[in-house]
Amino acid sequence: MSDNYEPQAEHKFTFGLWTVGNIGRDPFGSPVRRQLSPVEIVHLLAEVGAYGVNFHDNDLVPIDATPADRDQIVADFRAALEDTGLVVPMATTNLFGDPAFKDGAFTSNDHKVRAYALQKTMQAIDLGVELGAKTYVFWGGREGTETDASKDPADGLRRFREALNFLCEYVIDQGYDLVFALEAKPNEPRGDIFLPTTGAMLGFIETLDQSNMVGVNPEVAHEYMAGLNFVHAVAQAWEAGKLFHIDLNDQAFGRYDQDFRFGAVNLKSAFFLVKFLEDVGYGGNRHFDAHAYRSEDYEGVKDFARGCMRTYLILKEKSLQWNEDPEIKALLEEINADDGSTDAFKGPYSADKVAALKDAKFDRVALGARGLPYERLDQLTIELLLGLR
Ligand code: GLT
Ligand code: MN
Ligand code: MN
Repeated sequence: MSDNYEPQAEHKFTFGLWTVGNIGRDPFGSPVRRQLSPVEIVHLLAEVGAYGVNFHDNDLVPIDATPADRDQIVADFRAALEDTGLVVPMATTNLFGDPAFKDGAFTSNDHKVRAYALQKTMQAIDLGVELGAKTYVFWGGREGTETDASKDPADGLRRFREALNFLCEYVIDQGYDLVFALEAKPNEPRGDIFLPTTGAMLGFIETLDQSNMVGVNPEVAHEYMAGLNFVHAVAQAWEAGKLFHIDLNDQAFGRYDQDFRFGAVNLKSAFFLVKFLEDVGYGGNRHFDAHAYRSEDYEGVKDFARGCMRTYLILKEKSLQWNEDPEIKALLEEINADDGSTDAFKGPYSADKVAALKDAKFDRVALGARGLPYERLDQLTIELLLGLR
């Protein structure tokens, strides 16, 4: 396919080793695809036109690798990056797969597990930085409970804070050029995961010692699992200067953690997300944290990966078209019309403004009677998305 929707480096489209490398294992069935090596995954991503590849420590280096194995794996991976031109913009730690983390990593009740989690994360940070990562993601998949008899949630938060404070100092001490991005998810694999939404993460970040180096990595599907509006979560993060990374995928509301191809389910929401990111000029990575249907072979995995990027670029074009559409523009002008009669009340607080505002006369009935043409606006949006404009 060669058209306007070819991915380019400037789009910063990235995939995790665990995404296109997903072998289709689920709680009910065995793998349906052969495990590719990290080198093979890098070549697959290069073939479909991705810009970068991200990884968990153990996606690249198995948890039981010897130091010599590690060096060989890293050398081979680095050679594949050089061959293909792919970069590593983000890295993270697997703090959920090993049985040691069955009751959490940083929030485990067992201090030995918490100490091990810190050690593992420092080693994984070293590995990520060695390969060029500038963003370090924390997804606390096991940081939670099935029963609140097991753990005081306030202790959980205190332990999580202590770990992040420690790791921020570690990064500063090493002189690494690295920021942290916290990723929320409401549940799965735990019954409840602490800090279940992006909004909760944003509140928590402000309690950290080095809050300036910590932002969020919102994931579409995770906010949908909580029944929330993803664009609103992203807007809050952006407005707070905390949108350090983003995980794009899709998901039907109320279902299990589906991690579908970007735009596969909620197309209108995907459109408003792309429009938001492009309108504000988000300059970070666009990471697809998703995987192909279990029905696919590796040709289907490539279709999946190409589809994520292609849909993003089509929606980007649609968002430019939306911004330029004369009828949409006219409606927006009408909606946001301002006759200037309340200009005196704009801006910061002052005693004069208070006095003037208290004296002002408002026609409450007329305010309530004004029709707002949002139906027309939304229908125009739908028709634009359906290719009729
Ligand atoms: C895991 C999870 C993702 C996280 C990854 C980072 S791992 O696949 O479902 O949402 O972003 O740890
Ligand atoms: Mn997910
Ligand atoms: Mn994710």
